Amino acid sequence: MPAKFHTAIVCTIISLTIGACVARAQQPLAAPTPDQRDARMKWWREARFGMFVHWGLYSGLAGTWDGKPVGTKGGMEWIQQRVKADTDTYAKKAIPLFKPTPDFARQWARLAREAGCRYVVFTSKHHEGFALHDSKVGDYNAGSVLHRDLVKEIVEALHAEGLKVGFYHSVIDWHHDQYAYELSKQLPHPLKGQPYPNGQRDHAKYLDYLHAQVSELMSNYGPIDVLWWDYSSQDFQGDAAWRASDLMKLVRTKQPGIIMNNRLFRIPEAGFTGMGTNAISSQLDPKYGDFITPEQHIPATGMPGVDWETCMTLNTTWGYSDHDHAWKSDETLIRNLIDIASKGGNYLLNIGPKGDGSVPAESVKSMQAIGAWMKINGESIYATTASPFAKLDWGRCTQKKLDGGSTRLYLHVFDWPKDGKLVVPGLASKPVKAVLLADGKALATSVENGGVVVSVPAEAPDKIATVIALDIEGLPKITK
Ligand code: JFZ
Repeated sequence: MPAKFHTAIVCTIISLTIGACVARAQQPLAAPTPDQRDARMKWWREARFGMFVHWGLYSGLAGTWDGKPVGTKGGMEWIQQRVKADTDTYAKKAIPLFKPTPDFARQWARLAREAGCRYVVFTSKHHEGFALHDSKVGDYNAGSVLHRDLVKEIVEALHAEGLKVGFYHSVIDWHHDQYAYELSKQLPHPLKGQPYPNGQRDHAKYLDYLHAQVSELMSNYGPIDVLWWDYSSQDFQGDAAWRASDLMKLVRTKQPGIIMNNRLFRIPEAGFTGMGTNAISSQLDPKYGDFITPEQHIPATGMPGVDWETCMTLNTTWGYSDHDHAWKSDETLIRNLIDIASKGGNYLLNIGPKGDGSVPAESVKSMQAIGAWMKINGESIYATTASPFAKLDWGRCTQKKLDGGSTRLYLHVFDWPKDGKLVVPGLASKPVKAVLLADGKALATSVENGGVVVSVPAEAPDKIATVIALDIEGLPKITK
C-alpha cells in the first residue's frame, strides 16, 4: 500500500522538521500582562459577529452514504463516524465529490462582509483529518490530492474583503494511522471499540504530525488572527493528549498577536465543568486560552469577566447536508445576535458550503438578511458592551461610552409598545437625546416615575428589532 510507504517517508521528514519546531517552542514565553491580553483581544471584542465555515470532504457527501440519508438532524461533518467507515473507504467515496470551484473563497468572503461579519473562522482540518492546506507532512491534504492550497485561497480572499482570519483545527484525527483512539473513552472515532487495524499505535508520532501541520499553518499564510482548537474530553486533554502547552507556545511564537480558544483542555481552570456542550464555567486562566466557546446555546446571563463566543448552526448541522431543512428564521438569528451582544459575547454563525464550495441558497439568504439589518443598526452591535439592565421586558440593550463621559444606550425593541411610549424602567440617568436608527430622526424623551420614557411611532419600523440610540449623562444609573 503506497500510503504506508508514504507514512514512513513522512515520519522521517516530520522528525527532522519537528526537531527544530519543538526546540523553538520550548523556549520559555513570558506570560502576557493584562494589558497585552487586552491589546490582542481588542479587535475581537469589538467585532461581535463572525462567520464560521465547516467545509471538508464530508461536504461533498452531503449527509448521504451508499445512496441513503444518514439522518436529517445533527452534524454531518461527523458522517465518517456515523457510518463507522475506516479512512480509506471514506476517502475513496468522498474525494471524488469534493470539487471546489475556482472562486468559491471569494464567494464566502463577500458573503461574510455583506452579512456584517468582521472575521471568519474556517476548518483547516476537521475530525476526518483531511487538511485544506498544501502540507508537506502527509498526503491527506488539498495539496497532495487536488494540487491546490485551499487555505491560501481562502486566506487571500478573506483579506481582500478586509476580514480577520481564524483557523478551526481539529486535534481529533480519524485519518492518521498513529492516532491512538483507544486512549480516550469519551472522544469519538469511527473505529471505536475495534482493535487498531494496523497494530500498536504510537500517539507521539501523531502528535509530531499534528504539531508539524500547525507549524505549517502558522508559518505560511501571513498573520492569522484566531486559532480555534477542537476538542478535548475529561479523560483525554491538555499536555497528556496533545502536548497542548507546547502547541500553544509554538503558535504564539510564530503568531504573537493570535488569540485561541480553550478547547485543548477540559478542566475547570480552563472553563469546563464536565462533558457536553453546556458544561462551561465562567472562569478561564489565560494560560489555557483567550476565550470560551458555548456551542449551540446562549448563556442565560452572559459571563462577566470572561471573553466568550457562541457558535451556532443555521440549520442543525455544521457540515453541509442535503437532508437538513430546519433553517432558523431571520428573526431568530438577528435576535440571537442582539441577545449575545447584550450579554457581552460574540456570535460565530456557521455556513456549511457544498462540495464545490458554493453556499446553500438558504444560508446566503439568512446571512444577507442579517447584513441588511446590520447596515442600519450595526453601530448598536460593534464595539458595544453588555447591557446595564438585568432584564427588559420589551427587548435588549447594549451600550457604548461617548467622548465627554456620557453613555449611549442602544435599546433593541423586539415587542413594540402599543401606546407609543417605550418605558426604560429604573433608569435614573438624565436623558440627553434619543434617535431612531432606522431613519435618523430624533424622538422625544421624558422622565416619569422612576424611569425614562421615549416617545415612539405607532408602528415598529422593523418588526424583528428596532433600535433606538438613547444618550444619557454619565454612566447608566439603574435603580431596579
Ligand atoms: C465540535 C465538533 O465535534 C463539531 O463537529 C463542530 O465542529 C463543533 C463546532 O465542535 O463539537 C463538539 C465539541 C465538544 C462537545 C460536543 C461537540 N462536547 O464536549 O460534548
